[in-house]
Amino acid sequence: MPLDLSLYLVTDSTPAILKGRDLCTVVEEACKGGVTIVQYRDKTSDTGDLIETASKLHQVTKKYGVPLLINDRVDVALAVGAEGVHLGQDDMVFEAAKKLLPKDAIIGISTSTVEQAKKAIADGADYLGIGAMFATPTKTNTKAFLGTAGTQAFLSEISDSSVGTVAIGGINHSNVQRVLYQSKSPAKGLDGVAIVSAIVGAEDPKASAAKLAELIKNTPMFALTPQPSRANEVEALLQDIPAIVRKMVEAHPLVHNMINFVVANFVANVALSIGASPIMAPYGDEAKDLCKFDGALLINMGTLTSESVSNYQKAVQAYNGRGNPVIYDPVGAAATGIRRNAVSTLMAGGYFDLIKGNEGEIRQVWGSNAVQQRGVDSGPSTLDGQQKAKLARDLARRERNVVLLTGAVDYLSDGERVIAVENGHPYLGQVTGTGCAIGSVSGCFLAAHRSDKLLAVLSGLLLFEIAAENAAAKEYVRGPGSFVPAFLDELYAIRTAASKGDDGWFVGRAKVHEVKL
Ligand code: 3NM
Repeated sequence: MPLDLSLYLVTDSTPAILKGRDLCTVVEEACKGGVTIVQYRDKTSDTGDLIETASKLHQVTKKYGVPLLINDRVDVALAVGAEGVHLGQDDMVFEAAKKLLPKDAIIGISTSTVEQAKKAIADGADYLGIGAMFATPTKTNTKAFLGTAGTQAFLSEISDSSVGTVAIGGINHSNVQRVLYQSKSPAKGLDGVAIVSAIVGAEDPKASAAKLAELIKNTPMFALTPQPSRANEVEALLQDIPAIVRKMVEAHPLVHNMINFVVANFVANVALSIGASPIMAPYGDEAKDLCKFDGALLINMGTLTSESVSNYQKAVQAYNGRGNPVIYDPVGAAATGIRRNAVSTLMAGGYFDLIKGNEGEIRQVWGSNAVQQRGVDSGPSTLDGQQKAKLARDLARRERNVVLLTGAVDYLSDGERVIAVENGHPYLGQVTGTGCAIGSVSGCFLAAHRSDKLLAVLSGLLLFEIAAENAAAKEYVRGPGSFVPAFLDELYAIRTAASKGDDGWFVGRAKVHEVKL
């Protein structure tokens, strides 16, 4: 039978996790819940005790047809006739273990670098444990966290091998689907996840394992819908936009803004003008109620405080859990160490359907070649149009989401298509909150139109930028001050026209082209 690594239980006998319960009972419950493989991991017990417990565990796992592997100790595996071993980098070397164990024994190897992985593959390992995915209190001597982006890069380096792969470290119900989805490289994905505390430490290990097995089987609700490739993509997209604007107006979606205090009032007015229902709610615990309205969540970290990140994380988890759209606007991402850390924490802690930012912000989220930002401005641009398009495309591909890199020309990508948008007006850059409002507007459209996220964001962006052009063209608009009320009026005018089925506002107005990379 092929090895099923999908839900891999690693045991832990420390009191904080086992909470005084009998390990064999916990493992039996986990087997009933659907774990597919068990590793007995005990770094402290004496050999006699290890053999006694391993033998009992083997009686349990055999009943459920689940292979039992022993961590580190080839002698213990041999003594109890376990199906195999799991070896760390400091344990017995592969060749020695191979010689001692029966021919068909399973041997898994812990790897945290591609170099270690390649060596294990060349040796003939059955599977690799890849970690650590995230920080975890269960094992604190970990040097580096790969995250989903690091794991994806890792997997693409070993994609020519059919070796099994499981990720480990901080994986639980709230992130397991995202871990599997976002770690997948085009040619190789994870075969499973290895879990300690979310099963062993759970109140009900059977229910916990069953829930995890169910989540693993299903694609997350927020997954991108694959789009058919079309000969004239831009034309096809533009054709759908008036109907999508109408759909958004009719849906009257709730947009939950966790937004900076500089622009909250303006952004709420923009959302109202386009026919949506804004709520400005920075208190993370409110999200578990608000997410039930099936609107969108905007995280805009423009006026970050010491409490913001934990509030954002609670809200993102609530919206991700229901598959409702989350937009991340990493304002000033590269301005301070605190903000750079916030980016890392938030990116590791949730799925963002859309990441929206200026060049400096998107470069910081991407990670390498980040540039220091002065305040929240993007700073001088060092990338040309093709490079910006590629950055947006690469980040969207890595995160498996949609990225909007804003500027005089906006670049929008879902990892496959890259669309450049040249609409808008310079006054937009002279008023606070216009960039932030695009995040909120995008949320309204992502909530209302779910089958093509790129098209949803493009619809909102064009509505926004065409309204800005209309406002700036009014003879009574003399600068940014008179522009703001005119802009709200023009957003409202388009919303009113759209609700009446009048698409005249859109005809011949979009300045959009596809960028081929
Ligand atoms: N190995 P939890 S992380 C046993 O990085 C182990 O190799 C790791 O525990 C590695 O599922 C880890 O409770 C602990 O986060 C994972």
